[in-house]
Amino acid sequence: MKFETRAIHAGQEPDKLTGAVVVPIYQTSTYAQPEPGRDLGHEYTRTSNPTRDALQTCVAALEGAGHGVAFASGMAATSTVMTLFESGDHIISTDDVYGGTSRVFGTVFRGFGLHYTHVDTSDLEAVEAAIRPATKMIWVETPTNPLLVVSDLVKLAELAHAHGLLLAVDNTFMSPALQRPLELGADLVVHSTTKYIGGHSDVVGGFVATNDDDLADRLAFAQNAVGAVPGPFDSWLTLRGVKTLGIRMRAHEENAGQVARFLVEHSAVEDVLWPGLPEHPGHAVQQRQATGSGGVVSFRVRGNQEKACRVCSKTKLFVLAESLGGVESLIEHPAIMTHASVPAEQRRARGITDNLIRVSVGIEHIDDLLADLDQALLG
Ligand code: P1T
Repeated sequence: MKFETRAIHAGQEPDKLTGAVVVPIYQTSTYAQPEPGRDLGHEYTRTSNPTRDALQTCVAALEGAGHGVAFASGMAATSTVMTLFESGDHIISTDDVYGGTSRVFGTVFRGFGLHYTHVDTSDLEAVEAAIRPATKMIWVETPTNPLLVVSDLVKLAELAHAHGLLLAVDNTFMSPALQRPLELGADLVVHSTTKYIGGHSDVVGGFVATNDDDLADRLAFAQNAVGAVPGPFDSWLTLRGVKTLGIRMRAHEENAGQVARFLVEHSAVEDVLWPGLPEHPGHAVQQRQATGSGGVVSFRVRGNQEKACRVCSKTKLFVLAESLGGVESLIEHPAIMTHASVPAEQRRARGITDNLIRVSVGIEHIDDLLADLDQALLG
């Protein structure tokens, strides 16, 4: 089955009891047992739930994965992956990751004795130089949030496996419609399904997919043991969103390309970061490993933080808000908003400057989006 068909049918056969075409919301915490210790397939919703099962089957199928585990948020997914490790283990992470990811690594998991080295994972030599005897995993975001830096997943998988390490990829910005890291050699794929997979800014969720049976068992164990699971209604909303993922990503991609090219030409803009632009340093790798560049575009305005904030406040269609990946366009100031938890000197070293703006380009009509950005930039 092709991608668009899997999005609508994988895990979503008509309900056996009623014939309902849409997977029902099994809004129950527990299930009757005919006798102690014997259940009818489910015993307690933290452990399993039919609506969540459908979501897990569907998103795993989209990632080309044998196994999928759903979580209550992207951060819950990331955090549950970290339960695979023990005190003393070392993880190499992309330096330019979502602010919440660097925060949970640097505070919560450092407190449990995990060590992290943040490097530019687009630089393979830097990654190799960071490998130590205790290293267990390379954690990659590509393209990164918010600077859209691209890392070569095939080469990183080769490097990881040559050293006996796992490669985990946060695929949130691409979604499986544009990039499937497992097919490129990754061991784990992580998502904030809050973004493109859900697609409508109405639900928070996370996901981990893998083809490794042992990792899948350990993650499913941790999903139940730790308990950061999505509820039945959130699972259902995400499943409803994912049906249109393929068509939405094409529309995001098309609009983002037009926005990026418009910004490149704009007198109020200093530079534009979007891997679909031929001048982007990661363009060739992006073209090789993904079928698009996604709907997130970052750019630096000519001027200071005040100018950037003015632009963010002046848009009318682009809503000033955190998050990304919904059908509606959003605009935000990473240094003040999504990446405020990254210490100022680290932000500066990474290039998250005070004049940087990130937009999540939605699927409204492009003429309205460009007119909105133009009036905000000139205002
Ligand atoms: O918000 P949550 O569902 O917990 O997902 C965390 C997360 C993980 N990975 C990436 C790449 C992300 O972008 C996020 C969340 N990001 C935002 C809320 C944001 O505005 O960037």
